[in-house]
Amino acid sequence: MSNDYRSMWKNLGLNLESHDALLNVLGNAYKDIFLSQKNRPQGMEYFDFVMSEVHGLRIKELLNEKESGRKIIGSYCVFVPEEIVLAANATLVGLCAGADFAVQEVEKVLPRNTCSLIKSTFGFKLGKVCPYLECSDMVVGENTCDGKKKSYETLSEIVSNFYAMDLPQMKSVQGKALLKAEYIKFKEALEKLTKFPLTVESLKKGIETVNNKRKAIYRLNNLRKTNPSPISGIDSLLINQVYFYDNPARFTDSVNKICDELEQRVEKEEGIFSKSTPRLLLSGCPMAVPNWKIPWIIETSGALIVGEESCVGERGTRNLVDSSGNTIDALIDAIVDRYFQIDCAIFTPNPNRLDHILEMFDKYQANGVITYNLQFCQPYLMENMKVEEKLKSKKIPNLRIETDYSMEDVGQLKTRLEAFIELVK
Ligand code: BJ8
Repeated sequence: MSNDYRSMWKNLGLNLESHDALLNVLGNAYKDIFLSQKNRPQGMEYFDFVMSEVHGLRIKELLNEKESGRKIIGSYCVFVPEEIVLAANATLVGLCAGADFAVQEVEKVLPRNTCSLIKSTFGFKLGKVCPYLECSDMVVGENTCDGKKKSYETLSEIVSNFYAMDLPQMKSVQGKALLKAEYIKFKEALEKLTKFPLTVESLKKGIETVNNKRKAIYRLNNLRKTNPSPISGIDSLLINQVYFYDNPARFTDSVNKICDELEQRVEKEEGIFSKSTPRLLLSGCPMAVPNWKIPWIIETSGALIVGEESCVGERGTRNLVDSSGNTIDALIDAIVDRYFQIDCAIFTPNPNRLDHILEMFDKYQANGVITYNLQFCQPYLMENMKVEEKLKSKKIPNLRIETDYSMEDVGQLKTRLEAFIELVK
């Protein structure tokens, strides 16, 4: 790493020693998991580069943006509307982390039985290893599950620029009105921060930029529906993870570029695995970088992941925003219409998610469903019962996984996953 980066990290207040250790682990895991794959599409080189520079060049770019007057907004949830952020002359970055860090410190401020996703949020802050968090001008915490909303009370004490966003819990008329009120409040807070009042043009442009990003992902998803699939599940997950960090326009171009290549592969029936490889759908909690454990085990055990029913996946990217409105209010309504359809398990009841899982199972020609739950995640674990019932009624093979970010259970998970893969063959 260049000295340039080291002084940048130091200025951001990172703990250089811990940060070096994190990058080291990340780099090695990346090599073992991603670079060891055979017959990868060439277009993955771009995403490899992004990942190799995820704490380097990308942070430098964000700091340059800040210098030129833009603001950086950090978020932990796909309910934070990127369209509004972009329209207010700001850049949105994802802050969720997928690795344990500073666990002892974390357990001084959070109960032990908190999900890994929340714990890592705190670990990355307390361990001073996240340059995205440190360069954010506003950190948005949303009221979703109980774990997140209660832990944000503590996070707001250690993050100086914390912003709380309330979210509905029911898909009712009142719920939708609450979402709209919160988005308007958020827009006003952004305008105050950036001193950049939204205009119809800037909002339309924001909507178009994010729609384009989603459309590129739909192209990728469609290509994954073919058999043999031209790309692995783990590489596709990586693209969905990079979605939260990269410059939106450049990301869109890069996804479209790899899709051009994948289309040629599909034409030649050139797959990443053979046609007879079992195809699995992953459904459940989001997987943030570098949480690659389950996909890595699955794809080194003889199966392929064809889709992610997840916020880092189709749940997060499904549906576009209608950009035809001619007033800010009409455009915000269109944004609310789109986001209100996200079927996160924090909603009660949440029947659409069950339908979406079945729909994805068919569309992606899957042979089975792995339901992925983080330990202590009440919403997804509870909803898992309903998902299982539904899958059983359709005679769809399903395996429930409950795990955390540690690597201790890899052996046991591998045994269970291998047995399941045998079953669906
Ligand atoms: S819209 S899924 S990104 S809240 S794993 S912290 S639910 S206890 S992440 Fe999420 Fe927004 Fe919903 Fe999507 Fe809580 Fe569960 Fe932990 Fe979770």
